[in-house]
Amino acid sequence: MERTFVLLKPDCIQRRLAGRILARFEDKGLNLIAMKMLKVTPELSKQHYAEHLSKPFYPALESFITGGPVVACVVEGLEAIRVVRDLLGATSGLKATAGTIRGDFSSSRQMNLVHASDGAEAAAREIALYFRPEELCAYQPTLTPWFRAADEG
Ligand code: FUP
Repeated sequence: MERTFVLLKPDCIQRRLAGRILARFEDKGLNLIAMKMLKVTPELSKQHYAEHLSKPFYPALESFITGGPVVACVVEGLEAIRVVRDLLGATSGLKATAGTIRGDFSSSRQMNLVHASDGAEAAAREIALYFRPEELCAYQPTLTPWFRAADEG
């Protein structure tokens, strides 16, 4: 089992897409184990996007991500980090494959609706940035035997 961090960005909330996008993760069989609405502050943005701080697009990215409420989530499941990135599609909504979340709902590189961790290290760092350990509510769904055969390893 893996955990990954998912952020429904301000465009997702403003466009009333939160429910439909969360449903994509639930439909896949992933568990939502933590969720909260908040406003990203400039300080939190700088920590979240530390690797992009020196990039020319950072100021616009910060003003976008702090420009409205977001929903932060932790999603748990088998190979959850890769599976969630695959569900999102490529960074630019214009280039993302149809059928992915960004491919279906976004035509923008900045307003691409959802962020998800790109690796194990990022997942651990981002989960800790937004949640205290006691805010994670892992559980065993009763549907588990119907999502994957027990002998699949
Ligand atoms: P991703 O991992 O798909 O979220 O994308 P990146 O880590 O490459 O980029 C982080 C965020 O910066 C993305 F959500 C989009 C944004 N971005 C821009 O706004 N302009 C750019 O030129 C590149 C990225």
